[in-house]
Amino acid sequence: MTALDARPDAPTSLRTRTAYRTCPLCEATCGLEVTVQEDEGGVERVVRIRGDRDDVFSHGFICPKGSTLKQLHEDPDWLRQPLVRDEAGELVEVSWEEAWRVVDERLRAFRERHGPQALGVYVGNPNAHNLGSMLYLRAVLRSLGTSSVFSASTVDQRPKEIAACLMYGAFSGAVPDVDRTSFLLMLGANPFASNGSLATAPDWPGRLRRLVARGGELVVVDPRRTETAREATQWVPLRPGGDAALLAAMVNVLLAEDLVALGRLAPHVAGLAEVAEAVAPFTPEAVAGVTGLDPETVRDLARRLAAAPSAAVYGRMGTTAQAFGTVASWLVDVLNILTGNLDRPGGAMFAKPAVGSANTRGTPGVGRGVRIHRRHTRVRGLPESLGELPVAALAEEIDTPGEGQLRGLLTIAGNPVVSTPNSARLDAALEDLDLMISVDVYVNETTRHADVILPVPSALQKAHYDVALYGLALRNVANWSEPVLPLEEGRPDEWEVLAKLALIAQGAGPDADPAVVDDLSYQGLAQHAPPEVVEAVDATGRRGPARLVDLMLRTGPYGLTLDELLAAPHGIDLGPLEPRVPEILRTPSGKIELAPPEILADVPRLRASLAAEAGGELLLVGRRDLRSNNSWMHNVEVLVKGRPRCTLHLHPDDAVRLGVADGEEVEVTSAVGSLTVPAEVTADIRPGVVSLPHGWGHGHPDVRLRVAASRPGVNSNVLTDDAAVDAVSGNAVLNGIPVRVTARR
Ligand SMILES: Nc1nc2c(c(=O)[nH]1)N[C@H]1C(S)=C(S)[C@@H](COP(=O)(O)OP(=O)(O)OC[C@H]3O[C@@H](n4cnc5c(=O)[nH]c(N)nc54)[C@H](O)[C@@H]3O)O[C@H]1N2
Ligand SMILES: Nc1nc2c(c(=O)[nH]1)N[C@H]1C(S)=C(S)[C@@H](COP(=O)(O)OP(=O)(O)OC[C@H]3O[C@@H](n4cnc5c(=O)[nH]c(N)nc54)[C@H](O)[C@@H]3O)O[C@H]1N2
Ligand code: SF4
Ligand SMILES: [Mo]
Repeated sequence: MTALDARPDAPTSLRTRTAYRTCPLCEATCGLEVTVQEDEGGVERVVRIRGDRDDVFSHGFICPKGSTLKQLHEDPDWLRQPLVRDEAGELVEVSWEEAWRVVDERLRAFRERHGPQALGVYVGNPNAHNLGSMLYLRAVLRSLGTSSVFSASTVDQRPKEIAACLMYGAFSGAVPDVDRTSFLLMLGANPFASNGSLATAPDWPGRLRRLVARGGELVVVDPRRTETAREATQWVPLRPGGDAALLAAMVNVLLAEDLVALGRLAPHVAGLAEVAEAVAPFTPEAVAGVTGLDPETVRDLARRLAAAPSAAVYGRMGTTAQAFGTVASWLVDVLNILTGNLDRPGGAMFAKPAVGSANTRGTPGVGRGVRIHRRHTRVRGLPESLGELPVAALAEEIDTPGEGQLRGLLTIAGNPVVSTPNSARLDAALEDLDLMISVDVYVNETTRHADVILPVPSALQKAHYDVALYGLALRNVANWSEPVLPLEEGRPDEWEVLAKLALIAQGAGPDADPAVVDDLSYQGLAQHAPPEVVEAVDATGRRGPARLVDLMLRTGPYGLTLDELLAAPHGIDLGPLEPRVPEILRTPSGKIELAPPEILADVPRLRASLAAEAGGELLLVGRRDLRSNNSWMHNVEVLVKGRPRCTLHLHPDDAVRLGVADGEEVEVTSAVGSLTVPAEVTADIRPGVVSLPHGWGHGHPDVRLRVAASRPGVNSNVLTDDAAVDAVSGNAVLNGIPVRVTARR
């Protein structure tokens, strides 16, 4: 008997159970073990969350955020009832019936007055992690009939998606085979903080440490000496925005020194001559100014990459959210291909997800390819890609009068006022909308402008399957999570909220049954499935996401069933990645297009940038912290307590020059805005570069985030410029922002 059991008031027989759930907070997909206990009133509560040691992918790994699914679930500020703006302008709680009635009425009136195209949609990051959105968001967008769709993808990875789509014909993200590689060249990523991105795997720190421990090399190219760079075998302190030029120079060296070795891929590659011509001007000497790197460093990197027994080049946020994001992303894969490392163990490989993906469907080896730039934004002419418009144009599309002006906005799991460039402008623009609806869980910087907020349950009350992320995994796995806790009576699941919105947008009225959209979605998929598979799924009697996923699994490349996943609560391991070229290709030529014209067209701009004189300004870059998650987890006390994290990192040389002491408040000014923030002097940053994390700035009185408001921090996107975009993708430039820093004395 333990001391605890001996306590006289210890309840004698509290029923506990254990549930398993994949963490949906970042891309790592860690398995969680959740202990649930029934209190004396019979109400179940989560008493503990820890890493699931038996999870086939994470083996017990968890970061400090994973266990906070409990705090999020219990957060008093997490909305449990819809909010509607009343006549006094206050957001007040209403019943679901009332909320749907208002949505129906307002949306109908809005579209009669302005037409469907006047409604913009902004889709935020959590949608990629939410099963409900992965499966039903499309129905909402289609029903709304607007082409003004924006998302967090254009403040993030759009360049990489475009490069992959054009090169392989469908979105196929090559991921570094970290567990088997002997040389990892990582640019603009900090997985010790982010846990990896567009390369799904739990425990990046462990994987990278094992790479170094087995004698492999980890080279980190980053203007900051990040947590990752500190554990690397080499830190390359690149000047912000210099990636495309650096990578072009590396390709130049490979060609000049006859180090190209396509290997097995040789018969599958087209366009090498065009690449050679494009990179010819980019000698290591020519790029020295913009990269801030010694030409010998660049040559040495190229030679070591070519000589390594296996190697992978991997670029993330720092290479995509910058002025030459698409060219940089393209060159990452060009380097993998030219060194024979694409699609081989230890190189950069392609996952094969159990639910299928664009590169498992259709005819293997050939396809229609992907077309981009099919239309452009009204005001600035920024290009469409993958059915969306660049979010850097959202504010101007709202605040610029004229035919086609956006007059309303639907946000789904997004906080663009904090996450997108020139925040102050968007904040002001949202104030002027005729209608704003948000599917969200908090009243935050964005949703405070909404007329209606439709909340969704917490992760613990939703089923889960990583439809998107397993397509980018470092190992093929499949894992289904049942909801850990039941939904309260009368509360709709996230997928039902989306399905209902879709129906209302179709004109079916506020009483329409979400099951209709579910059935239509299912029938849409079933059309392409063998009849016996459809019969088998029908026979399960399942509805909702479970039915769709069951069908997708059965028609996927492993022919799994949902029952098999239900019987495997720690997931099913489908093995290490295997070579997939040419089967994954969906280009009309059936080849890897090494030289897509849309991307080559931007190389002259890169070349012109080499000659540009560096101004005297400091360059601002971002950073992430393990305990933050973009803008929305600062209301969790255990994650925000301790030393303030929203500080401006500044090199000691710059601090001396500017007369700034550590901890002192400084004013930071860019072309579009200005803010005041404490300076943190650190040698872990390149001189001339300053860094501020994004996702903060929770101080507005209308924001209902009690914990976050107590440590509001500042919004770094007040400084980023909506005018600055990558030309090919229209992706916002969030790194390398020229700023002035002055001591506030
Ligand atoms: N300066 C700078 N800016 C950046 C970045 C940077 O590195 N530097 N990073 C960019 C990147 S990579 C991204 S992805 C974007 C993120 O941009 P956003 O997606 O706009 O922002 P998030 O902070 O992820 O906001 C998520 C929103 O969803 C809500 N939410 C959370 N969980 C759920 C849920 O389960 N369902 C629903 N319906 N809502 C939910 C939250 O309350 C919040 O409003 O920010 C970008 N902005
Ligand atoms: N803890 C935590 N985890 C997260 C998130 C979070 O907010 N917090 N967000 C999630 C999301 S939405 C995403 S997209 C991923 C992103 O995951 P990562 O891509 O790993 O993102 P970051 O940690 O921001 O790392 C980007 C790095 O790029 C560097 N950098 C800035 N400018 C440049 C440049 O011009 N060139 C180069 N080479 N480097 C540059 C920055 O110093 C920074 O270290 O993380 C995900 N995981
Ligand atoms: S790394 Fe942390 S936030 Fe990401 S999935 Fe794992 S536990 Fe969740
Ligand atoms: Mo992101």
